[in-house]
Amino acid sequence: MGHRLAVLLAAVSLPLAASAAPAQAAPSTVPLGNVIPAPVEVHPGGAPFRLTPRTVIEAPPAARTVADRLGEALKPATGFRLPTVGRASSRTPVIALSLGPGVKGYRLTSTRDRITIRAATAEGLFDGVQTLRQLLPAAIDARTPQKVDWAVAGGTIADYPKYAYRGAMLDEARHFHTPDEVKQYIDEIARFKVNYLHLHLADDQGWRIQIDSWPKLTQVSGGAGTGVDGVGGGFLTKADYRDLVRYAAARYVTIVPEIDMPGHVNAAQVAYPELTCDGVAPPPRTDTEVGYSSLCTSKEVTYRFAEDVIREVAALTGGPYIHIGGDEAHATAPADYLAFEQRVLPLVAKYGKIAYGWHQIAQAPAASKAVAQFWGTDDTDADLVAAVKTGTRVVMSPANQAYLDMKYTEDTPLGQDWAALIEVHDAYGWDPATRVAGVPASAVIGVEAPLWSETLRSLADIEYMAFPRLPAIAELGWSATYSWDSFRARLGSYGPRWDRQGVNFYRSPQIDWS
Ligand code: TNX
Repeated sequence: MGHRLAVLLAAVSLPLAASAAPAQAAPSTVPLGNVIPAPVEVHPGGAPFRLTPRTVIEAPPAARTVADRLGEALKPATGFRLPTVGRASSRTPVIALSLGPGVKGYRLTSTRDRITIRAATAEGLFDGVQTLRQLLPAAIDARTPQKVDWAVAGGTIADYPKYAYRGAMLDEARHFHTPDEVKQYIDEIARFKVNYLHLHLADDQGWRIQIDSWPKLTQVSGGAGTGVDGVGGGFLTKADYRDLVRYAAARYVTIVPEIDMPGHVNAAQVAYPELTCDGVAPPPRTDTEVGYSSLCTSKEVTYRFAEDVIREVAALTGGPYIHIGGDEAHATAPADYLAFEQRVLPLVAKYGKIAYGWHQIAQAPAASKAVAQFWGTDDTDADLVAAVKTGTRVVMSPANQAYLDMKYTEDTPLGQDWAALIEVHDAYGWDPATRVAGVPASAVIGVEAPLWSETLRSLADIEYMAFPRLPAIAELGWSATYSWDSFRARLGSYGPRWDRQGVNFYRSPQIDWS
């Protein structure tokens, strides 16, 4: 490619650059930039890199785990050894992970014998590694050795996130999903540079996290039959939870625990009737009604309960946020709701964490130091707009665009439709910076794609609803530019990767699946 054309291509938008790339690379290479989420800058050029049986991964000690994980990811399909080394000899083909100051995000350079990923942090290198995986042929996701020319197009990518918070949420309460299923989901979302996983750990049906000071929560409400329609059940022991936190952290995913209060607490009240105002235990419920249960805000025991739970959950949490729910408290009088939030939001700070809740918490002045998760369908919210002026920060999860439990079409066999039918184009078609009038970009820390599991039992169910909409939300959280045509084309070529991984995705008719 002539120099002038290269300069031109670098200056134009991604879809053009991506589709023009094959002209200068071997026909089998993935066009540089054919990555989800779209990288910020893509400059194709030069000879492709080839992964061979002799390739080594070079990494300093601080990047060793990222390097080892890259090797593990590439081994099954290539059958190559891909050892991690401190320094490669100059004649060996190498994927070099390099840590150094001055790089925003990561920078990936692909040349004939060397791919270099440079970043200021190991997290940046991890992000670059996710990009590299998508630049290899789709067969790289196969689980057994494939005979493939493992070429990566030549050129440079400079990339960094738009928002710091790019989340997914999984509802463990309505149907319990095992630690292995959660780990699998973590692997699947981390590919798209999602860096937070919010776990909804308690609701009316069941309580899913061990709390030592209130042991009956899981003994009574965590067992078999506590899922929706009496299907499934279970809970995470503290050991399970710590293991999940570690597993996620190794993939640069931070787990955000949610204990929903003061509503969505029937399971807690079945176990501890003193949490109701009349002291009478309600019957266990496995239907999908919402908004009928409330902690008794006038009883002191309620605040001992809230504090004990927050303290124990904070001790399990590596990240900065504890989510305390606050949605659909229809059975709590408005004044009681405010009084409750005024006392409970500061408890999160008392245990060293930042309070996070559904956007209704914005009604409480104490939410000025909190993060509010917008899950509305309207284009503004007076309480949220007022709260933002006092310092509240916002995660955007508009239910009619970001909710992964909404059906794609009327015919989707799983999911609900109370907020909207959400096809891929709808999931991609909004801007977190302008979604809520009066909530400026400066107040938005990012996006999250929640997945409520009333209708979802298995990992296959989860995958079907999450993919391909989760990558759409991930791209809104990461990418500097917005282009449906480009996203649509990149998504179409991602299908074979999910096929190889065995991921059960929805083949939206809006996408040309290759
Ligand atoms: C509303 S969204 C809820 C959840 C349900 C969900 C189902 C939100 C904060 N609360 O309790 O699971 O709808 O889509």
